[in-house]
Amino acid sequence: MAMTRIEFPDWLVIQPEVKTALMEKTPVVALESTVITHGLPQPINFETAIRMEREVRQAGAVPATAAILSGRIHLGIDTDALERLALSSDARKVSLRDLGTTVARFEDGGTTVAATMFIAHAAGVRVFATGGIGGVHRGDTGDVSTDLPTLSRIPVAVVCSGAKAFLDLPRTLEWLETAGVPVIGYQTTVFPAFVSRESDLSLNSSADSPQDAASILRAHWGLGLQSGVLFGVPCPEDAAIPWAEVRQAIAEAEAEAVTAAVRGAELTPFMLDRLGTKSSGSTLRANLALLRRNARVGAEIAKAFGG
Ligand code: PSU
Ligand code: MN
Repeated sequence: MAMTRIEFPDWLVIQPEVKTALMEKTPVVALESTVITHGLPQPINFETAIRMEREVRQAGAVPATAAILSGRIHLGIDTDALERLALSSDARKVSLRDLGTTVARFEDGGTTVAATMFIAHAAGVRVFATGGIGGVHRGDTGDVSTDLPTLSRIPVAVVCSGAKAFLDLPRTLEWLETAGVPVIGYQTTVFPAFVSRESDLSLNSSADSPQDAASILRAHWGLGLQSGVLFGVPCPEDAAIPWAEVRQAIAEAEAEAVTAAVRGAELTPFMLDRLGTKSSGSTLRANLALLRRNARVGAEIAKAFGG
């Protein structure tokens, strides 16, 4: 296998297996770690992280989980490190604005979609799989996730199940359209609403296979366009939750967030926790199912895209 010399930034610690894969042009799929530190409860967070990595491997690609350990930025971490993050109660939620502080303070952190895109891109990884991106929150707080502007300027494909249904999904899509970010339904014509497959938001393009998805990526970036590309993969049918059920739980959790005055970066973890509790586990089950599926689809797209 031909080895390519690649300049990796000196601030990035790349796992040897990931580095070899990048140099040999074996497909690599980046994974985030906020979902481990802040998105899922223990001990399911650790199990899910392991399962996502396994899905990527089974589909013939190499998983590369991004995270910050004692202030060092990593791409690809071992099982012990995954467990350390999963058990940690003081790992930060690290988005773009937090990267420098976390490094300077030698802290641990789980990287969000935005921070993971930045890290993946620095190593030349083009495909990243996760559950859902951040978006425009409801109401008039002005809370817009850094994930959106980052999608507009970092050329990495994000394979996800849309955004959490407690966000303002129409405004999230409008934001992406304005920023020129392609939003492609993967084997669907609507924007998936995370644990719900259905939504009334139709998309103007969809990909029906990994090859089709890869051809869109090649064409988009081949033009020199510098944005990310979002693929919306519906939650697996046997685990998905009907939209009407989700809507009721969201309304309740939102009211609790207002009462508890939760805002900013804490809002997403708070809503995830409350919704998980309310649905007596079915949200969690759907969340795990879609994370695994997205990891697999991400690997398939990475393979079809090539190095
Ligand atoms: N959606 C989920 N689970 C998560 C997140 C989103 O279903 O864990 C995380 C992702 O890491 C995403 C981040 O990038 O929350 C968005 O947070 P904020 O809205 O504060 O940017
Ligand atoms: Mn936010």
